[in-house]
Amino acid sequence: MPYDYDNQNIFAKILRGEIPNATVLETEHSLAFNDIAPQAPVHVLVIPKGPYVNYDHFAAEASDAEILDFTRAIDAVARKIGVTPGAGAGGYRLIANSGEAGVQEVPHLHVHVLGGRPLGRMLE
Ligand code: IU
Repeated sequence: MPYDYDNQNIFAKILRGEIPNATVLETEHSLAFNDIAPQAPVHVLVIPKGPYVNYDHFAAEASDAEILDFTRAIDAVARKIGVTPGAGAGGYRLIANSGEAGVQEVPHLHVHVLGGRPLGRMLE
């Protein structure tokens, strides 16, 4: 399946430095920044720097180095903001909305890191 990446999406503009962001962490292949409309005391978005539309696209076409970097960047964010399970705030939730049914608004892969309060059950 071809993936049609929109170079004008807001996260592409952030990556090009055209729009400012509150950076939490930057690695070779990933960037993490605070969500502009936080849904929890901690709400960070982690994105790969490469032009991937969603998780499906990333998993299919990203290099091993990009996937490793992204996976580790998410963990590094959790540690940096102090929500790693067992430490302080005691855990977090990762969400990657993908596609229409997933209600993905920005068409550049992003993983939400949510924490800082008890988040309640999401899946029954
Ligand atoms: P979604 O998973 O695509 O539905 O989430 C998009 C998120 O991007 C959402 O939480 C927005 O608040 C967030 N966001 C942002 O942080 N900065 C922006 O300029 C825009 C959206 I537009």
